[in-house]
Amino acid sequence: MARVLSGVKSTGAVHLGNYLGAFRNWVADQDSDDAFFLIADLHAMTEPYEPSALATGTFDVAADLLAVGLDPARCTLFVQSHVPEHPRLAWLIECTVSFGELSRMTQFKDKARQRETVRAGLFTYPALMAADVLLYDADRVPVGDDQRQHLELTRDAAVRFNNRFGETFVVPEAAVPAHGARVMDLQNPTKKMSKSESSPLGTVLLLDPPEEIDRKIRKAVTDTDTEVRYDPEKKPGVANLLELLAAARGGDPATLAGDFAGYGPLKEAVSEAVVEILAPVRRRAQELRADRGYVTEALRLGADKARTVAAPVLDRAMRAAGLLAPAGGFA
Ligand code: AQP
Repeated sequence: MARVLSGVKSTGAVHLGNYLGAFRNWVADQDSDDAFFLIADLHAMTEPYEPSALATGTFDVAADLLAVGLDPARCTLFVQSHVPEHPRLAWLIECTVSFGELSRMTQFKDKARQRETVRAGLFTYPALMAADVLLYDADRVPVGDDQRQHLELTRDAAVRFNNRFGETFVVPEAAVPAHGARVMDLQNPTKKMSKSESSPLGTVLLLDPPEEIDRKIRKAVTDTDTEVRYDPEKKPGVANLLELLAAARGGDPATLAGDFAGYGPLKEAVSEAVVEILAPVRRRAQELRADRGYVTEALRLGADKARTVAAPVLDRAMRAAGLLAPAGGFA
C-alpha cells in the first residue's frame, strides 16, 4: 500500500477550494492507501493570528474533515503540534535547504509583499512543510496547484539529504487533481480562493447555508461579453464557474460550456451542483462540532498513530545527520 500524506492549515473556515482540490480526494485515498492527514496549526502561526481563535479553528477544521468523510479507523488524522517530531525534523531541513531556495518561493514573495513585518516562520515555512511530509515516508502528496512549488522543494531537500548522509528519506511525488486543483475567488478570479485572503463574497465556505452559496455564485464576477466559453486567460470568471461545475458534477469544462446559452443558466447550474455536494457535509459538520468528545478522541488516536511512524524516522534522520544519540534514541 502506498503511503499518502496531505495537510490543511488551521487559518480559518475551510472553503470549496479546500473541498474540491483536497478533502474529497483524501476521502478516496483512505480506502486505497495508507493515508495520513495533518491539521497544520504550526503553519497557521506564520502570519498574524488571534490566540483565542487558533485552538477553536483547529478543532473546527478537525470536525469538518470528519464531516467530509475522513474516518479515524481508516486513516491517520492528527494535529501537527501534537506530534513534536515535526519542528524537530524541520530544523534538519532548514540546515539542508538554502536561503536562496526559500527566497524563490512565490507564496512567500506574495505574502511578504503585503506585510510590513515578515515573520521568520513565514520564510522557513516550506522547511516545516517538507518535514511534515518526510516524517511519514510518504510516497504521494495530494495537493492543490498552489502547493506544487513547496513540494518540489521537499523533493530537492530529500534528495540532497540522502546524497549527503545516506538513504534516509522517501522522495515523494505530488498528486494534483485534474479538476478543482485551483478554485478561484468568485470576486477576483485571477486569485485562488483562500481561507486567509479571499473576499467574503468570493469564498464559498463549507458551512455556508444553501441560500448563501446561491447568493455568492449568482454574484460571481464574469465579464461584459455573454458567450459561455472555456478560456481561462481571457474569461477567468466564466472559466472558474465551468471548472467548478466540472469538479462538482463531472465532465470537462470546455465541453460543458456548450450546454449554456448565457451566464444566468450557467450560474444556476453551478449553484445547484455545489449546494448538492455541500449540504450533507454541512449537516454532519454541525453535529460534529457539538460532539467535542468524539473529535478530541479521534485526534488523540491520530496523534498516537502518527508518532509511531514519525518517531523512528526522526531518529533515523538525526543519527544520519551525525548528531550524538541520547540513551534510548532521539524519539
Ligand atoms: N483555491 C483552491 N483550490 C484548490 N485547492 C486548494 N487548496 C487550497 N486552496 C485551494 C488545497 O487545500 C489544501 C489545504 O490548503 P491550505 O490550508 O494550505 O490553503 P488555503 O485554504 O488557501 O489556506 P490559507 O491559509 O489561506 O493558505 P494560503 O497561505 O495558501 O493562502 C491543500 O491541499 C491546498 O492545495
